[in-house]
Amino acid sequence: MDMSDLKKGIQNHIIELQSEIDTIFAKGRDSVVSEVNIGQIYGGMRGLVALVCNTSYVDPYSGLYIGEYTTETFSNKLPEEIFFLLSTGKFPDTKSLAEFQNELNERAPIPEYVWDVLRDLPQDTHPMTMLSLGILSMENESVFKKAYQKGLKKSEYWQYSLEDAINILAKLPGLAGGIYRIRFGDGHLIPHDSGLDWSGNLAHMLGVSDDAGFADLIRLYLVLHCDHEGGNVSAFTSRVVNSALSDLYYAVSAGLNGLAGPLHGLANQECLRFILEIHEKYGADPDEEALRTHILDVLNSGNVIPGYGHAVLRVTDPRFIAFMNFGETNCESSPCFKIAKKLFSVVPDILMHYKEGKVANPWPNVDAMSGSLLHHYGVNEFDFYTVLFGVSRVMGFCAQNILAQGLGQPIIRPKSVTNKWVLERLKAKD
Ligand code: CMX
Repeated sequence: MDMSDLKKGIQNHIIELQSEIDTIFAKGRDSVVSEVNIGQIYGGMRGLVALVCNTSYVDPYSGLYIGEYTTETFSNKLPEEIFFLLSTGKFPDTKSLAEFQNELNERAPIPEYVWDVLRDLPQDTHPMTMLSLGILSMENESVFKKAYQKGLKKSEYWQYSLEDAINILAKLPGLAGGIYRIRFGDGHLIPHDSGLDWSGNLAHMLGVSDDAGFADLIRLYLVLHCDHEGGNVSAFTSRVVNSALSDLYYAVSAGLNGLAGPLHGLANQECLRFILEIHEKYGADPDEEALRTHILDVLNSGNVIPGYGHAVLRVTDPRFIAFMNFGETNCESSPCFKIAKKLFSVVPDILMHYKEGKVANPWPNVDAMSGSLLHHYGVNEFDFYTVLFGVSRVMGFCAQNILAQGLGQPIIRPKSVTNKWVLERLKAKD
């Protein structure tokens, strides 16, 4: 069979990236790019340059880039185009896009046993557990694992992982749609429609709204959450797991488990909960003073303000702005959207002065706006929001792992030390 354009594109990209690495190594393999201080090893390695990720880059002051494209310039694309960009470094032409979309359509059917597994879970199981488990339950289908067991050259790993990636991605709209129907609907699954694209199918299989605005929101949602460089909890987890040559089913499931934490992907469900609480307490149009008091109460009780702050960003997240622009056009009158906008005008100023300026970034991240838009179209079950985030983020996990394998990257194994080791080291300095 001929190589697909996606596969050819990845192969070429690996050659380009390898040549860049050869130049880097020739210029100075031993050059120091980052120093590590004690605060960093105890502080979540914040600011430590210790990884390379060629799918995307987060600039603290201008946000997410995929290749040279800023968030603003890629936010009108389809998720399939974004996966192509993440993994090949280029957008597909019309023919390559159609070819990839056909492949996704052909591989969309989900094995029946997945539904048996998901339907057997307790009714209050979190949808993120269902998504992670749904993918893990298909691990036996891994093309990489079967080929590896027969014997595989290291240079061929990525090609088999690409097969796994396309199989997983193809099934995600159906899997997420099915989880929504089982967990929050009547359990009846809506069939895949091969006339629709990847995000269109997800919008369709949720069965929430036929509004064209909803399908466009799901498209935007799946584009904006696709990747956020290599060091965030979920991407890093997925990469570490895959670096042990655990296949992509294991690696994707592991990454999703990290995404399910409230300081990471789960923050978007917490944001809507927060907005609904405000709505219930103060009505649809709270005055700013009441909001200020509410936020101070939340902070004083030891909680974080969901949707605000970021480990890398130091400005308003451009993904937040893309969602806000969508809201201005499509959901202007929605109470949740109005409250989310009002929070934007109140929270940063409070966080700037909170804990003597300790909050590194008082500005909103992507999660501060997305939930209010979903709510506007009738996705009211905020436990589900991180699943949508996850469907999108799997593109990043897959692209990062495929490229890392293509570049022959080794198992990840940084060195850890003990308090005693650190104390000895300090003593030696005295
Ligand atoms: N509300 C209240 N306090 C906050 C805060 C917020 N939104 N953001 C940061 N802080 C506090 C931290 O809790 C920390 O306090 P302590 O030292 O007392 O523990 C202090 O400010 C310094 O933290 P930081 O350096 O600014 O932030 P971190 O890099 O440690 O953490 C993040 C980043 C995102 C976990 C944090 O800002 C946060 O908890 N935000 C709310 C949750 C959220 O929106 N998460 C989604 C992030 C996007 C994603 O990854 O998906």
